[in-house]
Amino acid sequence: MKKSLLVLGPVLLFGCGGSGSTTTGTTVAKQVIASGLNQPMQYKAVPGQPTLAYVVERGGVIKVLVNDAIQATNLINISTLLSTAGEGGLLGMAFDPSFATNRYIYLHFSTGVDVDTTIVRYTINPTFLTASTGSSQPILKISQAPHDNHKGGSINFGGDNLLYVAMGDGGSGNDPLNRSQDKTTLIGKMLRINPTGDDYPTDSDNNYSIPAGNPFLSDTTVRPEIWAFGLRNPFRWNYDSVLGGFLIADVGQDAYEEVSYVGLASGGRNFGWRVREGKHATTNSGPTFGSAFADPFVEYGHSQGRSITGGFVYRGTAFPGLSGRYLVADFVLDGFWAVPVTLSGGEANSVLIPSQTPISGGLNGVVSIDPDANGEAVVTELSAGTVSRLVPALTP
Ligand SMILES: [Ca+2]
Ligand SMILES: [Ca+2]
Repeated sequence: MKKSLLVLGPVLLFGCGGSGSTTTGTTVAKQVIASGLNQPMQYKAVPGQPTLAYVVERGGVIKVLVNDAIQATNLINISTLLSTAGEGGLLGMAFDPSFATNRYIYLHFSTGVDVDTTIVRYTINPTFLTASTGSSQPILKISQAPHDNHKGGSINFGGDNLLYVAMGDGGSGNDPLNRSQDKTTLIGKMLRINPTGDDYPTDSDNNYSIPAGNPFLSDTTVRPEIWAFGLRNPFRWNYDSVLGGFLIADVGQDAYEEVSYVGLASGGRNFGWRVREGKHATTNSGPTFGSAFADPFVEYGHSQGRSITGGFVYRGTAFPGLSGRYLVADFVLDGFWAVPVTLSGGEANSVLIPSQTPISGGLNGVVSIDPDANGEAVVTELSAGTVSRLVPALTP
């Protein structure tokens, strides 16, 4: 079974389904920050609190790191609220743009037998060390029947201070219901919402408003939340404030893993799934929403990897040779790349996937690559149960 987050004992695959040599000469090693974690999903440096980071676990616990030391008291535990069936669980978190003053976090998790998409806001206590489940404010809910895979993961605010939610096609394989091209569903789309408003006063699960600039508002047959079409399973993606846009890693079906770049002002794109995979036509039929498809700026084939885990554009100091490169890993075959990202006219220049950057000691199921407070890279390895900082290897 291709591209499902298979649960294989402790291992799960986000998406289900080579190697090369280094480009840069950089020798990269891992410095373990925390081990023995229970299916860690994401590491998040806490804005404005340079000694603090949170580690999201799939089962609903968020752990606190103080100066890289894991704390006995969790930030929050929502394990009784969520479902980890299929590819479900606590999949991502985001900090409010005004986090320093309102201490809002947004959690993306799965609920119920259908692993429905659920986004809830919580308010962290003034210590930044704990949060009460009683502070919850529901933001968004999306019904996910009938399949339990391809639920996306990351959620992020853009430079416009609006909340972006990238949804997978909802499974199973090859998007059998053709939902990524269906203008009447939020599944398989990137959404843009304002979580401070409420355009649905009679619906207690959905508490957000539609931003005035959303790209399809003039076509009332399109769901107004939709910012972009045609995604398969954008499990890890981010907003890059220097570039002014999103880097969206979309997990492929049977052939290609891909990364697209889209500027903040370029809503309305169709990334092509299920009629496009990477830069290539699939054998899947339409109908499609329009006929113009935006290709990724980089892709790799399944000889090199089977399930992409997007990272971020590195601008730390430990690896000057990697500065300005997009760090990305493969969950299944454990590859790691540092992809050059340059823009022309606001669009990313197409590049061939470079040779892999070897990591001393290897990788084991990377599900997130995030910057620490200093912009250094932290890899979260679900299969290994660790979060580790990438550091220069000692040379013999
Ligand atoms: Ca409401
Ligand atoms: Ca695509």
